[in-house]
Amino acid sequence: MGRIGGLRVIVGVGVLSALLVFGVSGALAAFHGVASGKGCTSPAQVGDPYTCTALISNTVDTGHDTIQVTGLSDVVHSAGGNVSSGPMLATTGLVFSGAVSCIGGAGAGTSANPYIGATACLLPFGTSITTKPFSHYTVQAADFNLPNHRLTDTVTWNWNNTCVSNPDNDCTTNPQVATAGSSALVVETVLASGRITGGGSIFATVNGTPNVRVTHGFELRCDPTDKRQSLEINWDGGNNFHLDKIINSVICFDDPTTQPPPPPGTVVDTYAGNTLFNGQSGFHGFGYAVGTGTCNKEPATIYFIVIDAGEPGTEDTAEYHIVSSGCTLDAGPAQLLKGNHQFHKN
Ligand SMILES: [Ca+2]
Ligand SMILES: [Ca+2]
Repeated sequence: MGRIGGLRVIVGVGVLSALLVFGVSGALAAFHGVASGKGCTSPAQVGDPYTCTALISNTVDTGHDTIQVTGLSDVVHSAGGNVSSGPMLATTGLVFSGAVSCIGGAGAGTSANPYIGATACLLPFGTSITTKPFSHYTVQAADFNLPNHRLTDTVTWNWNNTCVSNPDNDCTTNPQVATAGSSALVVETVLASGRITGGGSIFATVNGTPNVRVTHGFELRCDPTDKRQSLEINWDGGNNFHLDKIINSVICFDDPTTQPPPPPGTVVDTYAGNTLFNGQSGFHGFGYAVGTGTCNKEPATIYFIVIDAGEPGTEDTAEYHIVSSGCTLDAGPAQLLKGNHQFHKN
């Protein structure tokens, strides 16, 4: 899998959990707690780093108190057993949302200049910390045999309430932990220089109108730097998207959960990427391939995933999201009603 600017963009399955320490002083008791989340790059190729990001958010404390974060660690539940990162708050880049303050290190707390070296951070109510992508584990061949071919993990934040705001006199500054888990599909077979060709129609609700036929045709290379990329989409009486180039990392791989397997001569079934769309992953929890082009002659960005699930193309799938001043389109994931997608080794 590739990288953008040396850093993976995090995609995939994230789970948000909230931990509440319940006050018991009556009907107006405040709830003290934090929310935590985690997301990892999916799919994850055998031999690649398993890369994740984590979040802690002070948004559920109904007393609106400030919380303190004092630790961060991560465990990957690999086929060979649990693998722990050890303490990693100080070694992980921290990106702030709101007026977070940390001690022990330096940095602006922005994505471009994350805070590094923190020993503790204060999060006023309404603020959060998101980590930069981190990895402490390399995906092993045996991980492919985990249930559902999924590698899972658990992040743990150590935190405590500061009890500055304590309307019910029921707050505690005792140490707490907040955990969150996520997962990534482990893939063995990746095509670095192949391509997918074909086209067809799916039906989508477009700007409130149901069952609009969306027709596409493409020849897309698994190497995103290959200039020979084409993708045309037409719908609803004259709307047109035209792809100029792919702008992120692409991964062509065998999704073990896509059946039937591709026909002989091809080894992969999924063309996807490593980018979220509006914070969300796409078909089967994968990241999107992203390209730029024009929609109705205006500049446009497209997020898409296309699948070749064998012959004929009735199981083949397409998903498109186009952002442009010239049009909007959110179509799929949906199986083709007409057409066929076909992977080629070269
Ligand atoms: Ca497959
Ligand atoms: Ca097909």
